[in-house]
Amino acid sequence: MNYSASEKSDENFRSGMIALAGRPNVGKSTLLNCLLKQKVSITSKKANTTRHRIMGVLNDPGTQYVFIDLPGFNTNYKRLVDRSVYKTATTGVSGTDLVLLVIDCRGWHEQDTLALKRIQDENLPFIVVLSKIDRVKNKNLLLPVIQDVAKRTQINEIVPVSAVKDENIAELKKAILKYLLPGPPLFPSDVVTDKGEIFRTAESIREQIFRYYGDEIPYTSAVQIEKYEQDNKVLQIDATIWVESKGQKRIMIGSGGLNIKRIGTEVRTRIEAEQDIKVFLNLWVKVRARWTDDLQSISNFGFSETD
Ligand SMILES: Nc1nc2c(ncn2[C@@H]2O[C@H](COP(=O)(O)OP(=O)(O)OP(=O)(O)O)[C@@H](O)[C@H]2O)c(=O)[nH]1
Ligand SMILES: [Mg+2]
Repeated sequence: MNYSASEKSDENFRSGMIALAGRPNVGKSTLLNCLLKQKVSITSKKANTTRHRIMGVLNDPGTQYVFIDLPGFNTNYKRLVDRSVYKTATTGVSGTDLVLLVIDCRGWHEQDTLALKRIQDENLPFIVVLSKIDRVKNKNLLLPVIQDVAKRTQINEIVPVSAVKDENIAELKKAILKYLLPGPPLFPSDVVTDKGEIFRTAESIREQIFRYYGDEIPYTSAVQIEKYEQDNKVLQIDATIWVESKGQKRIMIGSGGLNIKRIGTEVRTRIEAEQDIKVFLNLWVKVRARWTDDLQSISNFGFSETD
């Protein structure tokens, strides 16, 4: 990881940290992946998918954008683990050069107010991203939403985008660029994210859990990678999925182990394709009662208040 001579010496270079903030499920992680043109953060139909602060670096000629994906702002938490995740969301915007306040284009939601207040309390520069515009067929319907958002935020820079259809992303980058200060790149050009393969593997498993199980299990499970060892072209991964009850364990494993096999196959083939390597993945499901309310377990499973 080295800076090239041209990276260091270009006086017109601009760089900066840009947080993606907003209520859960508005499309922050999908937008990050779209901006980077690769997957660094998991996504799902369910709210509260992202639990950690995840950095993604985009290098354009003369510019480095350091995006910070964050958990959604949500004070409606029941468990200690949710409080830890919420802290990551609130502290994550601090010290950034710009915040993208992501709002679903179908209209303002009371939880958006919470994210807005946090940004305003810190006096952070921000622009609004109206997400998921592909969901609105008649684009005239966006106008009243834009007017309402402008009134609530006192911001004129409101950029409608679709991360799924890759619409208006160039406009968004242009809007961000104005806030980036002249200065050298913050990271060497080969750095894409701050998260390593072990974290990404655990997240891949979690993504499948969000995809395949109902409302409760995604929020009461955690993934711990016990072994991650590469020998030539073979990668051995042992992972434990922690749940809170025997009933959840039964559901997670499924009849004849079918559910857990499906998750294993999905994750294994993804890593094999990404890394061109043969993967042996062992998944265990274990029970730790009420881990979501136990500080020690929360910390053991990789959560921290500031991440
Ligand atoms: N149609 C459409 N769906 C989108 C778009 N962006 C995101 N989604 C969907 O919205 C859902 C939530 O996306 P995420 O990226 O996980 O949302 P998030 O804001 O990161 O959510 P949390 O991590 O829970 O805070 C997923 O089902 C996405 O596929 C978009 O541009 N168009
Ligand atoms: Mg997310």
